[in-house]
Amino acid sequence: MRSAEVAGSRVEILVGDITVQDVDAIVNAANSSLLGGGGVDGAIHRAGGPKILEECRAIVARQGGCKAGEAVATTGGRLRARFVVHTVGPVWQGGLHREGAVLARCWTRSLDVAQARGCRTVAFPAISTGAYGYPMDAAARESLRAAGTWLRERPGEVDLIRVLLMKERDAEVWSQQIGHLLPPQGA
Ligand code: AR6
Repeated sequence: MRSAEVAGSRVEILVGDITVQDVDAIVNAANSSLLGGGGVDGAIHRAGGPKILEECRAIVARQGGCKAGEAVATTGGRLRARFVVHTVGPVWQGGLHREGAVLARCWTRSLDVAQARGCRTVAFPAISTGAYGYPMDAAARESLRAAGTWLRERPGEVDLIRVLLMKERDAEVWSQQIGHLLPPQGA
């Protein structure tokens, strides 16, 4: 495990299954239909049970899904986490289609939504790095930069951000980018 402190909050990077985390909220890498899918989305719905999909359907009926870069919260159902924050990452198209800005917004909006529900500990997967094809190192850089900025702008609002990776190699890539939690020197 690799960790860092940002403005009094802790950021951890570790290998593990996000569905078993004992945190207030876990973030789901969903799609804009909010009606489930494969990857981490499938795993969360399987582990959390039907209540999550029920609430997703109600959100879709109310607001017609969720755009890339946006986030919505549902119950955690049977998960240990009280809430699931569903966000929709960008599909990687080579990097020239604002993918970085959209991914950063996923992190910022997910933290906003979790904070609004009173969550102090939040676990994230590597949004967009599976089916959506975002390169792992670029995703880590963009995601950690967004998390660091959010934490510095809201000191003390969240105690822990935990990033869960499926493979040791992915955790190493994220660990190498951990410096991006802090602003570049001279900025
Ligand atoms: N815990 C932690 N990380 C996981 C888990 C898990 N249980 N399962 C997979 N990952 P993906 P995306 C990692 O494809 O790229 C879905 O079908 C995985 O190794 O789940 O944002 C949605 O419905 C990868 O690094 O999400 C959308 O249609 C990361 O989670 C689409 O896929 C994200 O991979 C979203 O694609």
